[in-house]
Amino acid sequence: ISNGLNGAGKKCQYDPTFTQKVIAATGPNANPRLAQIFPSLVRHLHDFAREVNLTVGEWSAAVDFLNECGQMSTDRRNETQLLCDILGLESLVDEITTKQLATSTTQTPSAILGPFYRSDAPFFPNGTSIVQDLSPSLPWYDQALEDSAFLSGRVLSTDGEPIENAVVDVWHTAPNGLYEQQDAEQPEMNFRGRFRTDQGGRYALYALRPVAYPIPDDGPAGRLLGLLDRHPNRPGHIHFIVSAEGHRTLTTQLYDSRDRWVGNDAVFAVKDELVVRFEPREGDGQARWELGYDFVLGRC
Ligand code: MBD
Ligand code: FE
Repeated sequence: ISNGLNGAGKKCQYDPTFTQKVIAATGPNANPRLAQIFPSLVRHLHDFAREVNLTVGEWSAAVDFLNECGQMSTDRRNETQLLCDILGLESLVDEITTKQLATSTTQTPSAILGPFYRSDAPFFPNGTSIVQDLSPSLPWYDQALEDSAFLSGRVLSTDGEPIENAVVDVWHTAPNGLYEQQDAEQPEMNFRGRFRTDQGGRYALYALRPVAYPIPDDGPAGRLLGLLDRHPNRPGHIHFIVSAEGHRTLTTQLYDSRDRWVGNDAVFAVKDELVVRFEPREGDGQARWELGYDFVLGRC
């Protein structure tokens, strides 16, 4: 088998020339980028199947698994993206893309978007809160008071210039670890907002110090984690997309340094420069914690 011959001495599917045949089937009018990457994809895929002796039963289970991932659940969760996350693929392509586009080493590192972004969060004035509904009847009301946090800082160019009119798009979970679209108890767009920087490039908002939480593990991605004997936890994080004219849009996350999962993220997205320390805030009835963080954008 290892020499590509079966018992009868004929070439079989184990033979790398079979892979060549599949690659060579690509026509001259193929999409150029696809024509560039498809041979590698087929080679790695075939080599993988040969290396592990993949059976029809296993392949068929994988097809079912991918189809299940592709079914959108009621909370608009994207399980195919979640699958990529637990495989480390979203973090890997983020790193590859950022490396290719980086114009300076001083720009803030990126982190993955994740499956819970909504592109149409409301705009709020600086100094206001993304905590929309804080009624004492909420099961996590006390926790929300305890975690109340003031976030502020500047958006800068890599040369240190403050950027006016940059948009800081921010989102995080409730203290129960659920994003608004996962949780029927939360109002639409809770813990989401967009802020515009002032002339000094400054942004400021009230939010919550984020809690650690397990990524959804009641679907196929969670089943895979279970089969791999892996935990589903992410360290507490706040997501940001920071954009400004003439600059590269930055998608990133900030992590609480005191979180127990900060060194062991289920989706491998933590970077040292994005780990921050919330400090106690004095004399502000609206927030127990504060965090100052400047975002540095590369020019394009
Ligand atoms: C999340 O909240 C998240 O940010 C990522 C990257 C993956 C799963 C859940
Ligand atoms: Fe997240």
